[in-house]
Amino acid sequence: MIGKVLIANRGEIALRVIRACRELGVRSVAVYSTADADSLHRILADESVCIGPPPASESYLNIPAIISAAEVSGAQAIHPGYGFLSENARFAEICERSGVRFIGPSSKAIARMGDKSAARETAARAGVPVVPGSEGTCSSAEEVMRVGAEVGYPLLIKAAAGGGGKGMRVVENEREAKAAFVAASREAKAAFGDGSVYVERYLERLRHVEIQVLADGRGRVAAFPERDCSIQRRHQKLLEESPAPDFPEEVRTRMMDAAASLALSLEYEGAGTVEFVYSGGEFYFIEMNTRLQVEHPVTEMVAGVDLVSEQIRIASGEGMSVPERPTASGCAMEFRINAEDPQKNFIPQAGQVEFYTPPGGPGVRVDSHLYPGYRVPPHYDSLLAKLIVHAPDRDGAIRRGVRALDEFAVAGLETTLPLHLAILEDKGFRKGEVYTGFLAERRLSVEDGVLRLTALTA
Ligand code: MV4
Repeated sequence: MIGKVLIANRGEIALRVIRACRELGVRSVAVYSTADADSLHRILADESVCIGPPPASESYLNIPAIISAAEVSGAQAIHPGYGFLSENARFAEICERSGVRFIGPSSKAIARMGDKSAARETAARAGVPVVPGSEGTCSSAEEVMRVGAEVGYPLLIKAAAGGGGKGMRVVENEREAKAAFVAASREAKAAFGDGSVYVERYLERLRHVEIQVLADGRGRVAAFPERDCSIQRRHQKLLEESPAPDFPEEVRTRMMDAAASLALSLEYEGAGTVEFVYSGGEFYFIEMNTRLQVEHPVTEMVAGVDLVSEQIRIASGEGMSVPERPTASGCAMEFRINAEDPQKNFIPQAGQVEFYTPPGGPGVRVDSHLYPGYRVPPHYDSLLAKLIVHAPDRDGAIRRGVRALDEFAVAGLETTLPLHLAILEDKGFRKGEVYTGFLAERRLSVEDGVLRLTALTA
């Protein structure tokens, strides 16, 4: 087993990795920016190294500082967490060349899936259904129109270097193709330094369903039952659940097989997530994330696995301890508690946590770096805590979620806690009618001091 792991991250995910290390008897090294000097990840790790000033570009994204920290501390491996350097193929390659193990797939697999157009081709070649659209990238508006004539409108132009919803443009008809192509390419060039775009038929009223995979790099791939991540706001996931509500067993099996087939064709190693859009009983590949995701605990709860410890075991060359078709039981839901004010257009909040009492009891898990008196720095993302509940069925998970959210007290900053309660009270949500437009099609209001959602259309 690897003896010492450096965690190139902060917040709850740094704690999550430290916890797995402890249980495995692996030493942990935290890195922190000067804004995180009072953070729990610095305190709970066996050792810590300051890597720079508050801006992420000078600390958590500072490759030379992180590699140096690994060298001075004698860490044999780096766990990148999510965000920051987790999907940076160049960083993975520098780790490989510096003789420190990157806990994740090869830089080649990261690069292949990081190019969303190449990912689409790879998926199609592995027999995974992709949305009808272009073969490779489109280099002119005429090419976009050729695809439109073939697969029909509306179309969606996407940045090859994008992902996560950045730089997308809907094209309703042939007349809009030119302007949309020019705008999408320009936007992609400005945002990612690469103006390449590809095009797909634009699917509407869809669900976002994803499959967690774990691969040992020696030909064994585990594909877990799905997570539904449809409840999101502007491409930021808010609530994830497993299993997906109203999801046929036959589709589940096909989706797990498709994800496993893609991972096998990539000779994948470690944890990854294959994302699909699901609409009208059919699913299509959209992207693969080559990292551990925020919502991984949902799968951990239903499948009874520790994905982070599996990642470390795989990176140590010890293989994985889960079967290729893991089973799941009950229903798990994750609520992302962000430092954002839902009543003020989700404006991020920074400042001191005056009061903090997380919920407890059966079927409740809280992954968080908060403590009373902690100061939320303004420099990083707004995730404060993840509340994960697990119960025998979806109704039970909803009741447990309401109970735990009611118990959860955070004072000093506004959070998304009341929004989650409003979602759990929503009739459509209770019926399992989830789709990516769920929040956009509802209005937030306050009645007697309680946040409520009302459908915009009858
Ligand atoms: C789509 C789509 C409709 N049609 N592709 C958004 C993020 C990126 N991962 C892909 N996304 C989408 N791709 C086609 N062909 C709709 C979305 C989309 C979406 C996908 C998943 C979760 C939330 C979403 C919200 C808006 C749009």
